[in-house]
Amino acid sequence: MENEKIARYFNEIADILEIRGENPFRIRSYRNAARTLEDMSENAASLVGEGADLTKLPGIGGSIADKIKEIVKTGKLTFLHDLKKELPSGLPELLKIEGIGPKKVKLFYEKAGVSSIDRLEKAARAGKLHGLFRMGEKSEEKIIKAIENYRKGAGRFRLDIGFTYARAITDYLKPLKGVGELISAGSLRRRRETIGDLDILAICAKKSAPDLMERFVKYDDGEEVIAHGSTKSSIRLTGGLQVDLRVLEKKHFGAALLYFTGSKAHNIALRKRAQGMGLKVSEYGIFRKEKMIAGATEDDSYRSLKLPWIPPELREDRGEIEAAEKGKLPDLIELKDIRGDLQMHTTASDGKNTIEEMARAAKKLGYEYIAVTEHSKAVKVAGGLDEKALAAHLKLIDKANARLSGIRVLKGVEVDIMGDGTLDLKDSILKECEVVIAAIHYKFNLSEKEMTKRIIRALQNRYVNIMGHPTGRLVLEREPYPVNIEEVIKTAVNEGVVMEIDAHPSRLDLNDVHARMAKEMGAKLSIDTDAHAASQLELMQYGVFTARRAWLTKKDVVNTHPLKKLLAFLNR
Ligand code: DGT
Ligand code: CA
Ligand code: CA
Ligand code: ZN
Repeated sequence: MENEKIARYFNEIADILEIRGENPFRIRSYRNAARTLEDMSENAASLVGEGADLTKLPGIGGSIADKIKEIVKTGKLTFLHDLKKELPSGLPELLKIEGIGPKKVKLFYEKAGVSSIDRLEKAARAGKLHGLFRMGEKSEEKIIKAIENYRKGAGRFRLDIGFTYARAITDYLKPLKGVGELISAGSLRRRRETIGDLDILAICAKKSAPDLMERFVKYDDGEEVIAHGSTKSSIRLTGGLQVDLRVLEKKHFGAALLYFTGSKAHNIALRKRAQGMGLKVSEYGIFRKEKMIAGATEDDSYRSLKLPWIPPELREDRGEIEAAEKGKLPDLIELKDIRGDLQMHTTASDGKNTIEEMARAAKKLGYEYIAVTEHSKAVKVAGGLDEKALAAHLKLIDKANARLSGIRVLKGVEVDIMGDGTLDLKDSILKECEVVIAAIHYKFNLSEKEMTKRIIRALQNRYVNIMGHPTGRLVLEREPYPVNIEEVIKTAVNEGVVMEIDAHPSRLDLNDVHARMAKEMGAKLSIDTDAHAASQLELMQYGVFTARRAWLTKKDVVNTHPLKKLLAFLNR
């Protein structure tokens, strides 16, 4: 994790220099160095330890190399520390508000005394930003909305980031003698799309517990020790994420796992049920009077409440306890049920790998098929294809298929939905594609009514198979565009269009609630990675997590079909 920490310091420096309006060249050199550190596979700390010449790395000069050494050796950077002292501490955080860049931060600060998010909100509400950057009421409203969104997500982290941290920490703790099971409970175990903190539970021999806690609070990516006890400790990582570690005895582990997996709402519902049965539930066990009747495993804990084990993804008090009671829990889809991936990009638009490279990687995952779905011409920044280029590209897919064995590449496209609901490519070429995904990448600022009409019109095109990332949101970054999703799903059902769960952890839309709504309304779904590189095909698991949170079974998801059945379905 060391590299990421150094990269973060350099990005912070660049942010501050940018707010101060300094030489763009200098700013870029810090950003480039940060990128190098994020992308490289060697650990910078080990290179420093070996006395390697860091200036051989791309984008790293003498002064930056010295800074890397300082961070590795001391964990701190005086230069950044001093820079920070010269500016109000709330300024860099302003950059996290959607639509606010360094130039605006500088101007707001100099002309309106805005030095923090609270102050920015006050200034916007009081109309004090009028005239700056030709700002009017509308832009001020936008800022207020963006601040509200930021606050909603503040302090939360994307699930994939949580996974990376959780794995690193458990790998670090596991080798210690006396440590048994190590599990991340909480929202991570429920596979929520964002997590607030990590809740790690450990089974550990009593005499090893102090060593475990000692090792934990010394974790080298830790920035602050919040609590250091014999059964519970908490640290804050340099990236801001809090991690709680609890040590438990084996006989209480199930009850603790149940309790700390949550959700809180699920726990409360369970407790109520227990009360009705004359039982008490705590993080230590299930009790009748003073006697513990269950709690070593989750299984026996649920059983004592006359329930089957409930998968963590369902534990949100959204009807799972009633369903469990009636023996009607869904048989949730699993990663191994997936037989192919229906959205991905190659070097023909903005992807990093060729058709064949993607196909071979997919075959390694055990898939029977993939669809290669390049962007259409409206997406200029991604090198989208026009009719002619797509026709040529489809021929390349044929050629790739002739060379490949054991996997079939479907001819696809991700065609843009234009502002008026027409499609970016002519029917004559869409007809040649086996998988047509329709999606929106521009003009998010329509009213809900216009947006809904626009999408419905697109789905009525007879060649469209899939509605791609149907709400356009980016997790913790961008709100969904306004749309009546129920109307869209209704149309999808009528037109035989599949609603997508985009598995990329920054998208994950349809989200869990909408995907469940789609299922209940009779829609079919697909789970696709939208991979822009072969390695990203492995993001499929995040889409499956969302599908499970949406109560989906194998039957609900079309890319669990064998190839023949899928083709018959697409050929409606
Ligand atoms: P997060 O961290 O905000 O993403 O969400 P969680 O669900 O991980 O919540 P967290 O870390 O505050 O607590 C972990 C679990 O502990 C939570 O899912 C349920 C349990 N828990 C925490 N506070 C309470 C409480 O006041 N009552 C009950 N019944 N359970 C609680
Ligand atoms: Ca948590
Ligand atoms: Ca917690
Ligand atoms: Zn897209």
